[in-house]
Amino acid sequence: MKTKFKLLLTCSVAGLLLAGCGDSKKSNKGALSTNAAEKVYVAPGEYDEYYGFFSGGFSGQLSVYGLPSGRLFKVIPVFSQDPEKAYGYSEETKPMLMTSHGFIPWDDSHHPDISQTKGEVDGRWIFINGNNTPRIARIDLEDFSTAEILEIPNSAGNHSSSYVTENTEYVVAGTRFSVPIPQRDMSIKDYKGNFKGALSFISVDQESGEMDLSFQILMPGFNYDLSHPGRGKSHGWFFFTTYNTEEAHSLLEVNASQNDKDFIAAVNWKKAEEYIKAGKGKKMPAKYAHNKFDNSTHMATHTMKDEVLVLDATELPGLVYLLPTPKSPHGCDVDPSGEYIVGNGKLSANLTVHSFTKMLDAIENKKFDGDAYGLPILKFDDVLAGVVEQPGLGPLHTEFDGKGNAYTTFFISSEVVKWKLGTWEIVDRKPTYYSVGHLMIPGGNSAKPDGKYMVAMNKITKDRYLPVGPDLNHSAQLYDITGDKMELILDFPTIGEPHYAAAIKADKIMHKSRQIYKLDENKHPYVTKNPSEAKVVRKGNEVHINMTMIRSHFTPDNIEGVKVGDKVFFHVTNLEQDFDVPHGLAMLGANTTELLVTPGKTETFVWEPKQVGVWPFYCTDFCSALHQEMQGYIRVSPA
Ligand code: CUK
Ligand code: CUA
Repeated sequence: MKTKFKLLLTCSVAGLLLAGCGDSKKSNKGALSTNAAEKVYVAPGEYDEYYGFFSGGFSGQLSVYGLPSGRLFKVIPVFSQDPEKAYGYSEETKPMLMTSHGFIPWDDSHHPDISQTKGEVDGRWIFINGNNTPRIARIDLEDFSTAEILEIPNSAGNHSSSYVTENTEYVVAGTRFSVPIPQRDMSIKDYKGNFKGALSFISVDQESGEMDLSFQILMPGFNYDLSHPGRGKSHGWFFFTTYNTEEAHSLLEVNASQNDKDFIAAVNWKKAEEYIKAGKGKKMPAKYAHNKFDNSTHMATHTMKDEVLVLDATELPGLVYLLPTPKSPHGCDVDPSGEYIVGNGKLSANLTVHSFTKMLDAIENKKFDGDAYGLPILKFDDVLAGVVEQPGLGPLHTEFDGKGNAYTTFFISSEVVKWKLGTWEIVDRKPTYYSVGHLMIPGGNSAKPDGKYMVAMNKITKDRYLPVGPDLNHSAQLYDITGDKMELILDFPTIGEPHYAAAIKADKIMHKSRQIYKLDENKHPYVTKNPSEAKVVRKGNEVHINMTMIRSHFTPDNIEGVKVGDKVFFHVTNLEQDFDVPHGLAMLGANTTELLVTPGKTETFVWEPKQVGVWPFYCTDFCSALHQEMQGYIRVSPA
């Protein structure tokens, strides 16, 4: 085995050397635009042209940047707790992070995707996957906050997610690891033929955005890596790259990567819908969490589900076809027309492009190359649209500019290569600093990409920024792609590891900054709408403080009657009328968090006093000239 990893390692070192690692000034030559500063300068007070949403990788969050400036606006907490926003700490948001394995306040997020209408990004919602404890989150772009988290059962390593179909009919999840389905105690050595993959189709309510796990398709025990929806002519299909088609239980190279070709699995989800309608779905026990945030009560609810509808691909003809694709394909990218399906073989010297039209012809003429896995395998030459010859080393991901060009990242040779769809000729290549993973063009996963900018997201940063210890910042690089040649115009550091990103024209969503939570519509069970209604209520050893905040005081601000051993709930309502005046609340000795409450909202945290005394609390957000006066005391008496 070791050969594969050794090869990757040496090549990547060579790639770094080729790219001129260690001397960033020299290495920029030929890539950096001569008028880069002008192109990325957004004057003070001016707005950026695009919102860019970058996955937080192992931070579990989603960060919001302006493009082209590369300025960081916000980190939206999704799968991980965030004390800044009390997410996952406040009583209201804790249920968001519940799973069938209990409270999991962390995940590894890779791929954000913006909702679409008629193949265009529409800015209603953005979805992102949790890779580790398989989940998909929906972020509402009304208030840039996490509205829903759905756990994915029968899945492990939700990597090929969360891409949406062209009208957001579905958001789709895959499974990196095949596992026993249903989960049970069995020998790992019995993997082959017994472990299965599940591909999940999650419907999205077009009004509320609410997700629902419609059905899962049971597949052979491969690893399902990435996916992309069909669009235009291929709308109704979904494509997944696979590796380990050897079905090895240990991925030392001696076991996996033996097959010269793995597959892209082409899934006909319209056919799946027909089978479901015809009653071919089987109900199967499965435990998974479905958590939602309700904007009227300002509370999240956590519900456990116990069943899922399953279609077995090997039993239902016409549901799934396998397209041979060389050398452990990683990225799976469908062009804006829906005709070309690009499979990037990590260990391949060439790029393979499949033709959707040829695939349909081959299916119609039943030109199959056997069915080794109980699924029809198409012949490589029958579905091949073309090959990009020797474009670089270690291809990972491809995006499109909507003008007939494709852009592919090469991890090992550390570059982005621009090539033409249809002629497969290479027209430009530019180095990245260093070892690029994904790249992103706004609207990249849609029928209408916006071919102005391309962002390369790099895995190995080396010398780009002032060093801050050995865990260097990961880096994103912005290229102007309006001309024939790509031009590097900006570097900016990212939060966590930015696997993938999604971007949208700012004017499609920025009108949304306004009063979102209205006090008169607040249905939180502990809302206090007027300081005169503020009160302290004891229920056994629980003390509930219904508190208001408005510039520049809390009501009540002097609280007595609390004892050591009590559980004190602060239910705080922000009464401000201006939409942009949050107040904070922090309590000495509270080990939960602070709260940052936006106008019209109610939030809650718990304090369990351990020591007798008189303890202060204060507002954490500088809210007015009298911010420092916004404070109070709680007297704690012996139990
Ligand atoms: S990715 Cu997840 S390992 Cu190529 Cu989409 Cu970075
Ligand atoms: Cu309220 Cu500072």
